[in-house]
Amino acid sequence: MASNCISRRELMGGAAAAATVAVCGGYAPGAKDNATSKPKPKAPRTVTNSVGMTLVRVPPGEFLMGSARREKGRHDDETLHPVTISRAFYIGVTEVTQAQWQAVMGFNPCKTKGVKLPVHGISWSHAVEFCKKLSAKEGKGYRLPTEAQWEYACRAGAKAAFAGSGDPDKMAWHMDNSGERVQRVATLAPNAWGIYDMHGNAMEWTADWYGGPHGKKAATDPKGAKQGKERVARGGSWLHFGRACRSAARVGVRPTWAPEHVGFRVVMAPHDAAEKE
Ligand SMILES: [Ca+2]
Repeated sequence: MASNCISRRELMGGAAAAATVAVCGGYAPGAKDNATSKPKPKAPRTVTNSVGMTLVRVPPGEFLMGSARREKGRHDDETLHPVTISRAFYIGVTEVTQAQWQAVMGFNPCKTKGVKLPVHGISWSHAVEFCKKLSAKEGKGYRLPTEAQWEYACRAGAKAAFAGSGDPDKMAWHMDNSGERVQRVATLAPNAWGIYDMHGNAMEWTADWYGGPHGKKAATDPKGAKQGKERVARGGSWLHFGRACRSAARVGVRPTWAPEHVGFRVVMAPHDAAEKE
């Protein structure tokens, strides 16, 4: 379960490190003042907010977005190109659950109900509204991931079609193992960064407009097409074949449509307040 990922030691790591400096750093003539030499506390690896949503820190880095021509099941819009993610961000370790949606929005829109099931059957606009309300509730900036942030977090360093073990049956609820119904979050294996259900279960809205194939040029923090008629949804779902749950697979969905197989997860951007690496 997602809660297994939460380490109180990790959450306390920054404060503990600061306390060590304060206790051990005795005064010595000529030495720098402790107040100015104290190392910057490390950002916590995970955070959990007031609605029980755990998010894991994703470090900045570079990756190849899209898929190689030899990848089975690929589509022509998955043009392989280098992408830099310049700043760390936090992403939900699971899709937004119905319990979390209920806590923020005050109602449950799902036909198939369960507190640990991902919320689904919601439009892009409803997902954005959720982010706005959660941001106001928490005093922090929550939003949908960009398509690049989503794929970077999905891969967690993996270059193959599927992250982790590379076996979709171990990571993804898809049509051949789900009984063609939505499943509880975090019941299959996570990827290398401890993130569940990026492959399969509910397909996930991203922030970006769908604008056709990726460009070939290298990009830093890309935000998709400037305009469009569809938003990008990622990761395939319980309704799709396993190959549709690949890291690079992309779908354009009308933002007013609320398909039963589509949900979302959120990102929280610490650089709005601090961190830059
Ligand atoms: Ca998913």
